[in-house]
Amino acid sequence: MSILDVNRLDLEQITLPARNVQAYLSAFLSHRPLPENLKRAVEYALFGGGKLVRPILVIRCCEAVGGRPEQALAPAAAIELVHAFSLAHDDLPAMDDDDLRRGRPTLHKQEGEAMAVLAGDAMLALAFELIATRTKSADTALEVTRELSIGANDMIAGQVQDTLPTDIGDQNPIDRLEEIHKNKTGALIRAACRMGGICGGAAAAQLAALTRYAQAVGLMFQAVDDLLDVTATPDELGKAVQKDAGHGKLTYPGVLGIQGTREQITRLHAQAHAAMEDFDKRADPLRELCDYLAVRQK
Ligand code: GRG
Repeated sequence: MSILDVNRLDLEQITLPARNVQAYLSAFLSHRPLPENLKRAVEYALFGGGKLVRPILVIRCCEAVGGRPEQALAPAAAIELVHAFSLAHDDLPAMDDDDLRRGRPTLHKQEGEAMAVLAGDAMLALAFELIATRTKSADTALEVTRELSIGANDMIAGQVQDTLPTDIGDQNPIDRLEEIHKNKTGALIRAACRMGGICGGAAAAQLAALTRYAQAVGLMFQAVDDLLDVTATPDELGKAVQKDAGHGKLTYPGVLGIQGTREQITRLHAQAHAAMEDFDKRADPLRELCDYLAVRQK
């Protein structure tokens, strides 16, 4: 499939905010007294070659509504902390039991299981500390905290629905799949876009449009993830592949087939673009990020 030619996308440009977010996180941690081994574990989880999609979304959504990137740096860093927490815990033996992530040992393989649990706990709490201590306006801090806490809790609910299901009933598989991933993968993406919009001073209609964009991108992100899981190699992805279907989990290719998944990605990609119709060229980075996420290879 090729919705677009990945080579024509200027990845450097699209991901420009990522470096600022990493520098910001690094400075925050260097000033935060923590036991040396805990800090090492947190840094390992945070700086391991992740794509920083969620912080990039925060900053690009802030810019799309006319804000400056600096206004969104603390929330952008905070959401990467929450994301890193979720991956560290997801990899634990009690959950997905993965040895490899981003081409390196997972956090518990590197630092031990107890430390991976504690570093995950710390990253979740540090995210909210960062927002509370680094946001100038109390109103913005409150709104951003609301978005991030709802996003984190919906993500956890999605993980429970996916891995410890109890209430399946007679829901059809595609509805079930979408409900799980609206939460598990989509909730943080939605929080990222809304936090960015809030930091940039979005009007209600703009925030609603960013939410529609996020909903489409969130499901598309998961559909691409599921597709890569069955079409890419462990070397390409830096992690084990084809585990989900093996564990009986619902996946897009499992429900729709590979071709059906590609068509679904095309539909969601179009929905995300449609949501941005009323935005001017300041939303171009969001449009291009959506293009990249549709054709990403890792
Ligand atoms: C353990 C509370 C808890 C939640 C886990 C996010 C999650 C919920 C589990 C991760 C499992 C997974 C593969 C989800 C699919 C989508 C996803 C979040 C992929 C990883 O995100 P990327 O591709 O990762 O943005 P990088 O490495 O780029 O940061």
